[in-house]
Amino acid sequence: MEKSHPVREAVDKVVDKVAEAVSSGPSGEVPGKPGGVTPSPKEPTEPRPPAPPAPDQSGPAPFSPTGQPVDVPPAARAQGGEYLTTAQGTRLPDSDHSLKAGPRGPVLLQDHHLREKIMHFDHERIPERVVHARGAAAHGVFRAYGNASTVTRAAFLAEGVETPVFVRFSTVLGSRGSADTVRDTRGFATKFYTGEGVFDLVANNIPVFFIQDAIKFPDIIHAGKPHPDREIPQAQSAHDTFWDFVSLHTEATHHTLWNMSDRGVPRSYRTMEGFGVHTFRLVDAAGATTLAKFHWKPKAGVHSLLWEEAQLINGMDPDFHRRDLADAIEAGAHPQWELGIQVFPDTPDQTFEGIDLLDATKIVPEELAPVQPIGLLTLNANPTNYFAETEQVAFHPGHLVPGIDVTDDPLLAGRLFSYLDTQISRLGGPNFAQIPINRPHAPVNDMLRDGFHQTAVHAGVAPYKPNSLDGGCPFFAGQAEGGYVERPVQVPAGRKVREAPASFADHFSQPRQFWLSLTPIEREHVIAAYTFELGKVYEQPIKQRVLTVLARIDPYLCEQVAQGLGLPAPAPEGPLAPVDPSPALSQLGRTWPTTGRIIGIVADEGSDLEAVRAVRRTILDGGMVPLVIAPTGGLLGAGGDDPVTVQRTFATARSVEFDALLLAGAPAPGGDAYGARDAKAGSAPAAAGVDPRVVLMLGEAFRHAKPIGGWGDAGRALAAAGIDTSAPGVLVGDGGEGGDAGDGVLAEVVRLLGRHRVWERFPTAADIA
Ligand code: HDE
Repeated sequence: MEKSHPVREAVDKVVDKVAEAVSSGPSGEVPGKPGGVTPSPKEPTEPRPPAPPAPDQSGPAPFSPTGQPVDVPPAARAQGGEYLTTAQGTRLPDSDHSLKAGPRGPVLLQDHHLREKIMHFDHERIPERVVHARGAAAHGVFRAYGNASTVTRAAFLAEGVETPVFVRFSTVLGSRGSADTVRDTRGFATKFYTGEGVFDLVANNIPVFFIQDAIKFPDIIHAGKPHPDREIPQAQSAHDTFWDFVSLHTEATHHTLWNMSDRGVPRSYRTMEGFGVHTFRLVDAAGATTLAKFHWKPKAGVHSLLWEEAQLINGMDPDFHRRDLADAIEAGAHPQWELGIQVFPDTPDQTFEGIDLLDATKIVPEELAPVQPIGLLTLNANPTNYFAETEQVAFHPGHLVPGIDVTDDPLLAGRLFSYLDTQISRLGGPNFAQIPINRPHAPVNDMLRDGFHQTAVHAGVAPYKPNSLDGGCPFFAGQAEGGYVERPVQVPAGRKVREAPASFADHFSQPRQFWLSLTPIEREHVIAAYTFELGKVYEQPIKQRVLTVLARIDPYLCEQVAQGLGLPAPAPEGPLAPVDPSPALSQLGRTWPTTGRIIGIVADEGSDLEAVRAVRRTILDGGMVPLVIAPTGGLLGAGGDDPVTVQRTFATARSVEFDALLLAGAPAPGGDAYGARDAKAGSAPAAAGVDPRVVLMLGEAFRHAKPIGGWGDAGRALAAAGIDTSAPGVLVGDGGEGGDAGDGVLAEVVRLLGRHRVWERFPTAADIA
């Protein structure tokens, strides 16, 4: 028997009522009265809720897109029922065979299920984002500290207010299926579903941008994307067109330098800073304005990959960042960032300490304007469906709430057009705000109507203003009613020109400041990155042109890159900018929490399993992830009471997956440890009775400056890898008994992990410091 359904019952009642109204005969009025309410002769002055549908009207019954009731939790609104159905809800007995005239006969056109299934499949893809196509996202909550209320009346920034958010991280250049750990800028876009409407902070992990004026955006993106003839290289800036453009359009110098620094290869989305880039205008409750820049500061610290590591990961695990984010959230290591603002007086010239706040190629050093934390973001849930959420989310810098306004930054102006415009082709029409992930958590009464994929069923007859037929509704909201009231700020008088202000002409002082703010090891990485990227450039004149740009940043940087390219280093054209370093720009020198970091434990049947169990537990208790790496999958100590589960094998693991390695002894060569089966095993002789894949893993981890600890016979494995046990960050325990053996070593490894890497292992060139 069919179960009674509460929604269906409610719908039946409405249908009965309408039938009753219709059958009760004529109301004495001529049919056709628009809206059902008699308008007042004058324009209505008092707002009221929208009138309900007229008695003769009904609408679609309230069911989810999957035929489920809407009064149940979201998860229950996914596909429902135990049986396979058509899109119309008709149950199906078979979806493996087309309907044919006999088993070997022709397929019949009347197979409605076949046609529906193939038709839908044919249209499963939508255009990927023109930039930032590759992304990963998470749900979370933002909790405001309240101190921002002194500068903005944004309700979601008032003390203690919690706002649901959806955050999407991305790379810029690559296609949707490209690898995660390429050298690129990362997007960091946050949708705040506030009670006053949606606020989007569409940020990047680099605080400046390549260009100052939006009209150059197609140029920089065309230059960065693969070459139009062969469509290579994918997700890379290491090619001629990119370097051709940035060396000619030198306002790109600052952003390019950041990309060539460690910021271009973040360790994780969780260990990235975020920057709103533009200067915004905040408005307080009394209407006073302040200029501000937004910053996200990760609680986990700012860490990066090494370039070789990033390259290896792209092959080993192209989903590295995506997986890292999802795994961390699943494991309960919820990533957190503080939102901070730098504030500046809203002066007519919109500069601060001589820095033009409307120039998106400039930062304001934190030493001049400290970042003041105003709230905490916690990402605590993974999306349920990638397409519905991560792919369909639509951000827009023009999604603003009262208290946050834009400035005249010419880059921002173009963005305010672009994001709305691009969604029309990407999401197939103008109603993308109605897609579940984009829906505001505030009542919407917008008088926008119809269009592709309209899912709302609007009532009323007067979606225009002024009207009297719908009682003048909806009404305008002034400031008292929470309206978004633009401040009448002064706009500089001027002539209509296609020109940039003179202050935009300085392209080199802040790049030099960035260079001078980096530690020697970070500078080594910058030199290596330029040398690598330019090494992939075909045309010598482009390389030479980039060297002239580098000479204006720093002669040493220029010389070193020139040397790597085998080209002469040009002298700087003009004096070097006299700038003070900004130590806040360096990522190194601080200690950070180790939550969510991955520690590999290399073990085999010969290892002290008691010690392996103990370090596993301590790692888990510390909020980190232990992965046991052994000669084969399955269990270690399978015959005992408490076997150890193996997560990786010597054949499947690579050092780049781990932030640190622990060595529970010196594993003997596994049964597949020969080059013909596993090429990695051919990389080293099975010397000293140690598996060559372990030797390879240790060598890589060592040269990637990762902490390495061991106990028992570990010294023998390290010796086989040519690693000096007295080198910085290499710790071999004295071989305590049972559970204690690894504990001391682990504690030291975790301490080193707080600084991310053991940079002391490799001295930098003497003249770089
Ligand atoms: Fe974007 N950008 N952008 N951008 N941007 C897009 O919008 C654009 C800029 C940023 O995860 C597009 O929905 C122009 C700066 C992020 O969905 C597009 C200009 C910053 C994301 C677009 C810029 C960003 C985008 C492509 C120069 C950092 C991904 C698809 C004026 C402050 C959002 C889309 C997501 C995406 C245009 C410059 C960040 C084409 C014209 C500066 C994080 O509309």
